[in-house]
Amino acid sequence: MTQMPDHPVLVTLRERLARIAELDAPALAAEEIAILGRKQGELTHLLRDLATRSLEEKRTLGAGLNALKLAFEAAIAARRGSLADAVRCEESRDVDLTMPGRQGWVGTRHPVTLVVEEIVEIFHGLGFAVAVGPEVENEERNFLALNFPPDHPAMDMHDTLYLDAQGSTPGAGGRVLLRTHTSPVQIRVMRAGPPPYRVVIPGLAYRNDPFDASHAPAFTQIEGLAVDEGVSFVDLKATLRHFAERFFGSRVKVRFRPSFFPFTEPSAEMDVSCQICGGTACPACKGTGWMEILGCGMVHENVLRNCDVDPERWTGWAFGMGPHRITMLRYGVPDIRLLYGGDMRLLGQFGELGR
Ligand code: 2NL
Repeated sequence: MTQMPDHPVLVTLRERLARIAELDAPALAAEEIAILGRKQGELTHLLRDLATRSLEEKRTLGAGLNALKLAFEAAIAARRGSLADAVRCEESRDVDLTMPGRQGWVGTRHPVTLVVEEIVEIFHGLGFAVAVGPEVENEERNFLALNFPPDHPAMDMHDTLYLDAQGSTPGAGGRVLLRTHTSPVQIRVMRAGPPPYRVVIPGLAYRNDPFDASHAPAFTQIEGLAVDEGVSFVDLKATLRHFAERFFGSRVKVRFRPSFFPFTEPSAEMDVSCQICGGTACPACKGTGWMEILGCGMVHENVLRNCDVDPERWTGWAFGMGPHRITMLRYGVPDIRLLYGGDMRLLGQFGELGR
């Protein structure tokens, strides 16, 4: 803005230019329109008007007006920048950098997983290996090899989830289904090679059940199988009693009641003294002092034969239990759905965070 002549128009505009740095945001916006606005802006108007002026005025006023236009643009941009800085500064005063950070979620082992690992560990100490197998199975391994008669109600579509329920032709092993127990894995183990076998099988199983306080359509199961020469019901009782004492504590009492399963003969249920009242009777054990924790029995000779194992030479015992139920007994969980997530008040108490 050198040599700017003191034309009266330029004098007023220069005064307004000097005050740009004092304007607040709304006043700045208004002043920008008043000076530089494309229709009503004073400078815009004067510059447009220049065409009608004399050559002399064009020269003196023209250079000054153009210089002023650039100066206004720069001053408005600078003021807008410092107003924005001030806003950011104001906002940052609300941030307390000394406040502790918000704690993130840390994943932990699920209580059912903890129970499965504990059970596996106890049997591992007795020489049992872990075996796993597919959750999609066929009728042959899930039912028929296990000595279920072909008209057994468990094979009904109301109880079992068939994957080809729409009527496709059954394959060689019958219809395809979601396994209803982990037992087909033992069938696979026995068919894979000769005895002896000592395995535990943890895994998911599926049933066509509604989700209520005590049933879930998908649940964990853990089964065990021991087949060798000279194995008897004494081995079954001693091993399962040892398991109960390790898992529930050495003061636990156990009892065996006769039962029935197609794949074992004889069959039994094992109860432990109630984990809530210690055996004196309470609502949790329905006044009996006992809680049922597993089913077991001597492997049925038909099952051995179905796996090409000679029942004259080899005998075995097996058991099956539901870790969800055992977890509920052990931790006093009233509704199985609490173990399926969604409500962290229970699950958040396990693992590192709960300690
Ligand atoms: C229960 C009862 C049981 C077995 C599972 C088994 C497997 C083979 C042969 C013989 Cl391959 N038995 N498994 C035996 C007895 C009981 O489960 O109430 N489960 C939740």
